[in-house]
Amino acid sequence: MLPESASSVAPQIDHLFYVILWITGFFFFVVEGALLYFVIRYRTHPARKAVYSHGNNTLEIIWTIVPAVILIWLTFSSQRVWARIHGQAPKNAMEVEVLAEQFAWNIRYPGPDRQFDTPDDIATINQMHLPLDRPVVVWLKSKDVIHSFFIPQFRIKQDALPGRTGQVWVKPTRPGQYEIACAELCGLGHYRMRGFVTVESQEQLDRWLVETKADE
Ligand SMILES: [Cu+2]
Repeated sequence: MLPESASSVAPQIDHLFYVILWITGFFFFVVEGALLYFVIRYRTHPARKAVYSHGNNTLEIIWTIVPAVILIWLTFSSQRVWARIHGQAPKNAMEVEVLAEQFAWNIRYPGPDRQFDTPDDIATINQMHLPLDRPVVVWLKSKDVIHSFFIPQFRIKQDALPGRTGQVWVKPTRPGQYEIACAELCGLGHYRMRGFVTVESQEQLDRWLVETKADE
């Protein structure tokens, strides 16, 4: 049902997604089934008289505690995944800057000196290449309005806000080319705000960086 997964956090996010889907799906059918049953079972009838019921304390305690326990458990499970994506990236991580603007993704690599804002920076538009099986820190910025950096196969979706630098880290685990979509209605050209991420070996990536720098 979900697109193929291509990052290290994807299995955890998919697992949570399916757990939540099963829980909500189960209760949906229980609640709607009971509703339908009561509507038919207690429909109006000349011989039937309405009765006053004050409710049932035991039942009320159960249906308060059970959802509370499930929600608290889900909160902690989600928090673990959230902390992993937004927390400290591993030491060997590669850095990339993504500057969103109406209507493109400006991608920048720090170059051999590993420092941004120096002459050896490598810049591209809508084309991002990432190394396979190596963590990548994405520094997320926006030039104008709120955009949302979305790579479905990585299960990464993060807003890019003007005046703030966001951080996400991800480890691509499957070679291939995936779409970078803007998931925020950011203006008239929103529909064509589209980029591509190519996941390849470190050698291929290094070669691509050299070629891209030469084309600048
Ligand atoms: Cu956008």
